Amino acid sequence: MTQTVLSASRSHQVFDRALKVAPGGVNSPVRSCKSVASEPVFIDRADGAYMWDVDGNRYIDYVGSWGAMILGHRHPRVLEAIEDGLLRGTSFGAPCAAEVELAELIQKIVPSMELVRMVNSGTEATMSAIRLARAFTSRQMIVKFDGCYHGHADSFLVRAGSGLATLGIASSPGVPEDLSRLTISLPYNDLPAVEKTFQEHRDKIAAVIVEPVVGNAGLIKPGEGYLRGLRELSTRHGALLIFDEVMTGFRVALGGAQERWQIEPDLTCLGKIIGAGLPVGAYGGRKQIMEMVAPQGPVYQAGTLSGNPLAMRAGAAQLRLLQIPHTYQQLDQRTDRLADGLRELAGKSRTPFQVSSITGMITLFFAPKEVNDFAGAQACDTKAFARLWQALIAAGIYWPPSQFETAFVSLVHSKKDIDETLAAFEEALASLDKGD
Ligand code: HOZ
Repeated sequence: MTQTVLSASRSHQVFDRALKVAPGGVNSPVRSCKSVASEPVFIDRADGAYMWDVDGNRYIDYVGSWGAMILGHRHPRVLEAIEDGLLRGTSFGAPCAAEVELAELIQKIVPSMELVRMVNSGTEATMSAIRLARAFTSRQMIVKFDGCYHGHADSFLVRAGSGLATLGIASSPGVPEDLSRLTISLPYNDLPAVEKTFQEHRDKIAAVIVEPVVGNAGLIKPGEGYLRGLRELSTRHGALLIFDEVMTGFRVALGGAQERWQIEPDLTCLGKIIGAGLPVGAYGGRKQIMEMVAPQGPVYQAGTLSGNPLAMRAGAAQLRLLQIPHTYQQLDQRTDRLADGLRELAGKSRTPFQVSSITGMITLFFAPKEVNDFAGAQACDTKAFARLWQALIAAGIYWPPSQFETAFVSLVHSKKDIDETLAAFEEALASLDKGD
């Protein structure tokens, strides 16, 4: 039996106030719930696998701060680390041992990151990584892939996923055309297109940046040999390969997609998961490249809050726990329980949908056949998705409010939570079939 959310009156009041102080009433577009024709619920608190809104409604949370909360909300060890840090001060703008400890953990778990620079978000990580790639190669062009989202820096807002796909923004006004011209966006999972582009722009491409598993167009997995092909083509043509592992890092395997597929990128970008819910990002890679970053080299990048002591402590606590043996088997089991249950429902549903899943990540695509690229995701029935989402939120399931995002399964989603979630999906899909 699923619970029913009874009231949204306080959320509605807060949203009214928010609309008067913030564009669209939010601080990041997807959470506005605009694309699912709804108002956002405002969250009051969270614990484990749950969040409660300001009206007191409880939700099983499958957003998990977009992947950061892999251990669930308020994990005791993470809270202890933050509390310990709080007693010592919240920001120094000077080096601290905690940032060295987190970097050492990252370096150990992701060995391709021979040197690491901490920043404050995934966006900062990716924009810094391409500046570095341009400096290292003395080239200017960047290749990305349709539907991949690498944060909101100017160079990446070309055929991007996440909020741009959600709101139907093809490319953002305000990005200088001269800069956009330096970004080439190609279909994901299409190696011949990459080969052709390298032929056409010989010696001009500084880097190929990719979400090794796309999470920002919904979940799209790499085809057989795709990531290895990107590695080979980049090496052959003198370009750097950058893995944006903001979503996949410490999730699809402890060492991320690069461990799972055994591919060594030149640079890696990490985000929220290494801060356990506090604002952190990092980029790193081959020593020879990273040595170009200031103050060791001339490529400038800086930040007062970079290496913030609270965030570093929280992140280190999270990464230490993720190293416990069998963690990823457990995450796999939880994900499979939900994904298999959804696939079973797909077999019964009159509204066709596909379930894409990998360790800790799931997307339900309203598509008649498997989705392998952004074009496939864009062809989905977004109206059906909106109706499904509305029914889920009313049943106490906080699913990402966009067809072009991934749901995150955490280590604290219990069998009971997952079964309750499946029951809510069953009811929601049945009402969709009835045309309610
Ligand atoms: N770009 C984030 C996930 N891909 C969504 C951020 C948000 O709207 O909160």
